[in-house]
Amino acid sequence: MFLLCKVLTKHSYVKTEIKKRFFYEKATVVCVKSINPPDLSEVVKMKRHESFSLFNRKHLERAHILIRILMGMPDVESFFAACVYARDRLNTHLFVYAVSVAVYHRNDTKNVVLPSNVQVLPHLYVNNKVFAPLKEELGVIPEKFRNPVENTNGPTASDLDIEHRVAYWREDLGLNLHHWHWHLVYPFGFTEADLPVVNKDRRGELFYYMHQQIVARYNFERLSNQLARVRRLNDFKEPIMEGYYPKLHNMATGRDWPSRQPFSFWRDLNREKSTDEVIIDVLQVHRWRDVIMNAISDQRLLKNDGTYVSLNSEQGIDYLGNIIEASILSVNFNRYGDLHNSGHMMMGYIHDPDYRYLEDVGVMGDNSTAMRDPAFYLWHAYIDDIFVAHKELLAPYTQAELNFDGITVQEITVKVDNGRDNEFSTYFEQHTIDINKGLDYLPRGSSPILISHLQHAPFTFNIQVNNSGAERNGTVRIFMAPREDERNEDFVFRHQRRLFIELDRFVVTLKNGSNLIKQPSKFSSVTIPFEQIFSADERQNNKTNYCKCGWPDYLLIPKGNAEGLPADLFVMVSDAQKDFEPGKYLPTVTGEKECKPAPEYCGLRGEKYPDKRAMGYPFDRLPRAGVSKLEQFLTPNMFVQKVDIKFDSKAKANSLKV
Ligand code: CUO
Repeated sequence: MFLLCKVLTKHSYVKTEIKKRFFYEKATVVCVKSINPPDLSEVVKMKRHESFSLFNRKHLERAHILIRILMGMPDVESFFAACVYARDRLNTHLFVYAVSVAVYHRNDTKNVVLPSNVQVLPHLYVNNKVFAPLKEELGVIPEKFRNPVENTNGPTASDLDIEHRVAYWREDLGLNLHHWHWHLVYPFGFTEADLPVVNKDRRGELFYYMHQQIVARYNFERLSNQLARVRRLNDFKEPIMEGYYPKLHNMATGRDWPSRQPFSFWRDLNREKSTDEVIIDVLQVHRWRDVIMNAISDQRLLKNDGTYVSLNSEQGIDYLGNIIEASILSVNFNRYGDLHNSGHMMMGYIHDPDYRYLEDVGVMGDNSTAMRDPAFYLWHAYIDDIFVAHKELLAPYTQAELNFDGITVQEITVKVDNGRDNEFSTYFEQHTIDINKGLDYLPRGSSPILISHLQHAPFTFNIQVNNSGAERNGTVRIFMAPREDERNEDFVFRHQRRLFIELDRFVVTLKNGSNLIKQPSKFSSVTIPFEQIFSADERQNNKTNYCKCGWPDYLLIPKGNAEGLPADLFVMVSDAQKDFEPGKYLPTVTGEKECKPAPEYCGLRGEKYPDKRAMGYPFDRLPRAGVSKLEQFLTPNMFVQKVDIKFDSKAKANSLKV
C-alpha cells in the first residue's frame, strides 16, 4: 500500500523532491486514496516517447489493459488514484486515450466533462509553426498583452497541389475532434474482456453510417471546390498519387509526424525490429477483402461456431460493420480479419514499411489526425463501397413502405438570417482558443491561438405539412446533396443518393390539417456548437462526455461556391410510431445552455440508437425499378427544394474566446 499525491497550487505542503524536479513556486500536494498499485507491467512496454497508434494491435492491447484496470476501480476515488499512479509512468497519448474511454464508460464519471482534446494534446491538431512564436509570447510578453498566434501561419501545402483546396476542411480542428470522440465512444476492443466498452446497440451499423456521411460530406466539399469526387482505393497495388506533409509535431517522440511522398504505394509491412512490431502482408489484406466480398455475394457470414448468419436483413449491416472495422463483435475474426484497421496501418507506415529509416507511424495511424490526410478518404470511400455492395442486394423500399398515408409535405423553405430564401450563405470565421493546458513550457499561462473555420449564416427550415388524418407524430428527416456532377450535369439518382448528407432529424406532432414546422439550424441533431467542442472547462455540471461527440455546427453546410452551388434539399416525414420505441423519441433541444446531444452520428449514452429505421434511410438502398431521378423517387410525404450554397470569400472575423 502507498500514498499518492497530486501537485496543485499551494506552497506550504510542497515536498522538497517534487519542488526540485518541477520548480513549482506555488504548489500543494493533494493526497489521493491509497490503493494497491495496479499491474502496469505490460502497459509500460509502450514507452513514453514512442508514437502511439490505435490501429496498432500491440498498442491497442496495452491501452485496453489500462482501460480494464480503470473500469475495474471500485469507486471514483480509486479510479482517480489509479489515474494518478499511471500518469507519469505511461505514454501520454495512450494514457489520455484510456482515461478518456474509461471516463466515458464508467457510471460514476458520466457527468465529468474532460477538456477538449485540443487543449490536452494540442500538438495533434495545431500546426507546428504555432509553437515557436507561442513560446516567445509565453517567455517574454506579460499575459494580458499576448496576441494570439495564427494556426494558419503555416499551410500544409501550396495551391500547386489541387488537394490543398479542401485542406481547410480535412484539417479542421473540430472535425478531427469529432472523429477522436466518436472512436472514444465506440472503441473496437481487443478481447472479449472489453465488451463492456464495446458492445453497444448497432455500433457496427453506426461505424458504417458515420463514416459514410464523412465521405459524402467530403465529396460535397470537393464539388464545392471544383474537385471530382474522391477516388476509391479499390486496387491495393495502385500508387497513391496524393502526398501529405502534415506539419504536425509529435510531442511523444520529439519529431514531426512523418510525411507521405506522392505516388507511394502499399508494400508488405515488416517492422519486426521496431517497437511497434507491425507485420502485415498486402496479400493478407487482399484475402480479407475477398472473403468479405464473397460473404456479401452469398448474403451470409460464417460464424466462429460453424453456423451462418444471414446478411439479407436490416441487421446485416451491423454484422458487416463489425467484421469490416474490425471490432471484437466480429462474428469470425480469424476468417474476416482486420480489413479497415489494416488499411490505416498500410497508409500509416507507407513511408517506411520495413523500418529501415527508423520512422514512426504517419497521421493515418491515429484517430485524432487521420482525417487530415487525403488518403483517409481514398480508403474510406473504398470501405463505403463494400457496404454499398451489400446494401444493393437488399430489396428496394416500395412506394407503400416509403409513404406515410395522409401526410403530404407541401413545401420546405430555408429562411436564412439576413439573407435570401433558399440560399445558404457560407464564409470563413476566426476564433481564439487557449491551448495552455496542453503546453509544458514555463512560464505557463494564457496561450491563445487564432483558428479559422468555415461557417454558415444561421437559418430556419420552414416546412409546410398537411395531415388529412388524426393527430399523430411524424419524424422529419432532412438531407441535402449536390445537384450536379463534375460535368455540371444533373446527377442520376443511383449516384446522387450516396451524396445525401443528413442535416437534421426530429419528431413533431402533426395536428389534423395544415402544420407549419419551424426548425432552427442550431437545433440540428447532427451537430454540437462551437463552445461545446472547444470548451476547456472540465468542471461544468450536468453535462456528459457524449456532449463532445458531434459534427461541428459550423461545418453543417458545405462551402458551396461564389456563384452558388446548386443542391437538392430533401425532406421526408415518416411515421414516428414505426420509427421509435414508444416514448423514446429523439431528445428535443430547446435551450442553448444544456448539453446538446448529436444522436445521428454519435448515438445516446447508455441507450439504444434512437431510430429503428436503417441508418441513412431512405437513401441507404437502391431505388425501386424505374427511378433514375430524385423527383421520381418522391412519395407524397417527401418534398425536394432546389437551393444554392453561396460562399462569401470576405472573411468575417469573430473575436469570441473559448
Ligand atoms: Cu474512423 Cu478509419 O475509422 O477512421
